[in-house]
Amino acid sequence: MKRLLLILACLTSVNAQDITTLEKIGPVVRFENSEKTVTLHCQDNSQVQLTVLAPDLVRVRAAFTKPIPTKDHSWAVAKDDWTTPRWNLTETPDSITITTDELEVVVHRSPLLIDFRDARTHQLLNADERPMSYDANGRLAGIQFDSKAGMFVAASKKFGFDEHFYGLGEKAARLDKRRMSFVNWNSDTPGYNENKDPIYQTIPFYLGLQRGIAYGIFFDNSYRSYFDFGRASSERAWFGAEGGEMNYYFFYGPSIKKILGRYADLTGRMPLPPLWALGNQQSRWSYFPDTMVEEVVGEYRKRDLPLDVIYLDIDYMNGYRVFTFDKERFPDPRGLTEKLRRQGVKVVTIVDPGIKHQKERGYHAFDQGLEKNFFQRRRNGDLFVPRVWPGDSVFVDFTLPDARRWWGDLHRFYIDNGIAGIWNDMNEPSDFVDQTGKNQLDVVSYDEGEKTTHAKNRNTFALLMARGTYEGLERLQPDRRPYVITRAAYAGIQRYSTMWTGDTNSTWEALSLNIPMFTSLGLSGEPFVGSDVGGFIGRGNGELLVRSYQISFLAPFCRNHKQHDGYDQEPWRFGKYYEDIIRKYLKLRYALLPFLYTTLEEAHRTGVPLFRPLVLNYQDDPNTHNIDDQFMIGEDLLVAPIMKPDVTRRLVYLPAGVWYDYWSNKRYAGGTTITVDAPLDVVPMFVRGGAIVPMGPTLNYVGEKPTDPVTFNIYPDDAGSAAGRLYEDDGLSPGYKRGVFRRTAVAVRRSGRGFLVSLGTPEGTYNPGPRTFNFVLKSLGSAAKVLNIKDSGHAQEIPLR
Ligand code: MIG
Repeated sequence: MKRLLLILACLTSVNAQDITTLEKIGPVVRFENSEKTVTLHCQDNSQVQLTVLAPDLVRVRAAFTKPIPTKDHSWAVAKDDWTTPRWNLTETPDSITITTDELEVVVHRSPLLIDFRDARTHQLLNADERPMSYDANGRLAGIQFDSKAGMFVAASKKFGFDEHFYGLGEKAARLDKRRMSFVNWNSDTPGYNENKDPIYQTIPFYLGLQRGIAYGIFFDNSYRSYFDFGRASSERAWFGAEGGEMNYYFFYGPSIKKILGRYADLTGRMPLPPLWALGNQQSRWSYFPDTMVEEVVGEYRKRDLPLDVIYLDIDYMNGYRVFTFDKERFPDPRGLTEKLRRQGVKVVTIVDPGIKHQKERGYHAFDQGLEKNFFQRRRNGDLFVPRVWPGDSVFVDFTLPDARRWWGDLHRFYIDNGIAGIWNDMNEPSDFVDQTGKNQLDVVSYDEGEKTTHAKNRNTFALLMARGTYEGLERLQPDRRPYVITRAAYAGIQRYSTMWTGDTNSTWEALSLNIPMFTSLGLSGEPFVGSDVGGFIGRGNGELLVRSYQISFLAPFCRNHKQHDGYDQEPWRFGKYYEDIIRKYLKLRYALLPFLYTTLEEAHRTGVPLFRPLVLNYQDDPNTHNIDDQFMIGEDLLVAPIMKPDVTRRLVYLPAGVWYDYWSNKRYAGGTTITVDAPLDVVPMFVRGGAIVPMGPTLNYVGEKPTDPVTFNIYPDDAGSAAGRLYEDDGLSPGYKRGVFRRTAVAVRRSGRGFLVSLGTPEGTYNPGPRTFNFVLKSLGSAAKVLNIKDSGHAQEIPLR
């Protein structure tokens, strides 16, 4: 019987995803337009609004059998002051066409089908496969959970024969999501493997790429949502949700980079984290007492392994009460952070959303929140009492602006104790009573007075919690950049937090998900990503740990972390042989900080991530379209790690151009696949011909020494040219937002029998102090060096022979 029910349940959920049974929106009977919006009125009283936000960005909003609501709010969207670009409207008896400088949106009236075309070439970019659809009689509504959530809404697009799909945030899946389908419902999924879905985050944004031409779709709907890229049927790529509005944004490239910039305009940019966040980080569930924390840091220093940050996991607290320290384990947190600060190490504490529900008064976080009525309640007015680490707990209704502010202010406790950053975990939100969310279905959030339920608010819970945390830290320390790291998320999270990929396994299979996950997150507006180095659950070994560092030493977030009962895996745990290799990569990371930080600042400014799939840099080259066992850092480094045991050789695809083996400087002609050796101490790494890679001294921690000298490593292309940039600022304050930075452009060209280096006039007002620039030409057998060129702070030309 149980079996049968299970089978039935599976069948219904398959049905839930069969959108062909849905009602279709009626044909257009008339339309009107305002300065930036065309409103279509349909025969079935449905309405569709097309809003022109930019030449390459059009919003589509639909309400089925009713008018578009006047209320229009999104927690993800950061910008609403678009200057309407020029556009015009034409109509024929069959269609209505909106044309901007870049996009042509053709609405066929009957049936109502929308085509997106390139305005210049009229080439079709994306077309509705069927009219937008809805679940009129509730057959599919909330089939998984909450029948009151509203109705199922869906849009369906033609599936291209050679169309590739990227993005969708954090999925335990390959880079190219063609032929796959996904659900978004933030879930605590420890030990997930490939194809486990959903996991922690919801970023309902994807990119389509066909014939080298890219578009993007952001379906801004926080209800449980579905994306199917030609899996159920090769006729369609569709998306839908169990409630809320049909509300999506269409982005036109043709370049992916341009779309990512626009997506960052819409949902916000990642602010720069403090520079030390790019340092090496160490964690464990949990280091305690305080002497153990000091011992770990001491071990790092003794072994000459660089370290910037150490984490305190849940056991630092008094009975898992957030905003407290356990008096026995951490009698003097201020003293501890001060001692570690003198060794160049910052402390980050975990802060979970569950506040202990306790009968006796005296726990300030619970008492105050209860008094102010900031905690989530069920529809009947009862406090919602989930069970998490503290036992019975409560969650803050983070949709309340005052509650977010209160939550943020509570962090004064951490600041006063010298804590440098905040780690938000369990914010799906996880509830031990029931991880699927069923126990939370009737939990109501204020939500701008709409009083909506969990069906809408689950996926945005972490976003709003991170927002409360970030804004609090910003208020408490206006001269410091906040550092927040989160597990769960919704689109827009990059404005407040960095992220990691949760509870991975210490297995080769899990390791091979690093590249597709980091790159997909980067293609979804989240540039600052990483994964527990060595894996979180289970027992690793030296080889796995080394190969894991050979990926993560270039990831924005590089943190070794381990489950409470897992075998220890700090860099030295498997013996000197492995430790020495790990040291080599950590030192290289620190030497590369000028390059990594320069590339990170570009991610902040342009929305184009640091950790990239090849397709992002070479979207015209079809060979790159599904490569996810290699990655690039910025434009210039190409890395091909090993993700299997006992393997010391692999194939590497080098796109067209000139490439240099980073280790030997051997030159390769690209556009081909080569075989390279990769003994355990080597990760195959190549530098693009045409690049100049700035490097600094090796460090034990950020700020240990000034960045002096700066070494510009020059890798000329076929014509003998190369170019690069160096971005610098104080690494700590928000001054960079007001121009307190220094960006130095450097270019090299062939001149006679030698080369000429030109340094541009630095941009920005930051003064890095006196230092030396070294130039190293990598193309010659014996590298030529020019030493002792003082950074003069203005443009100059230097001959290199
Ligand atoms: O239920 O805080 O993903 O990094 O060590 C487990 C304990 C809760 C899950 C996090 C993990 C962390 C652990 N947490």
